[in-house]
Amino acid sequence: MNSLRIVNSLRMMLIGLTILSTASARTVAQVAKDAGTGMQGAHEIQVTLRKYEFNPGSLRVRKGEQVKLVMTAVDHDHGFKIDDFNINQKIPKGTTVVVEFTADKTGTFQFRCSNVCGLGHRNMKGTLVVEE
Ligand SMILES: [Cu+2]
Repeated sequence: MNSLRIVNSLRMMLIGLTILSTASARTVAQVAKDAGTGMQGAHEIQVTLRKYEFNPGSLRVRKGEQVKLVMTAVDHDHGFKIDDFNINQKIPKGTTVVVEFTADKTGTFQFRCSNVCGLGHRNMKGTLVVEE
């Protein structure tokens, strides 16, 4: 038995294994993605928080919707507080936090920053409009 041939066949096996594991990693990622979209119906809105505003500052959803706010605090620790839905979530600087709730009543509701972030903190507000 030629040792060079053994080395070569080992090399082929390694290449094969690498291809296999890459393929299965891709499958796992795809499954995870599908599971994420299985959460369908959620109304996702990206919101950026920076001194001293929420952007967008006006959020519109429909009654009964599952609302998923993907909120990123850019320049300071901020917070998202909306009394009508019993939510008060801190969003540390540089992080993205997801807040989910069901918009189970119609109306215009004010939300505000709940983490003192500077001189304009008190004016850091926005509105959530839930339509029928
Ligand atoms: Cu604040």
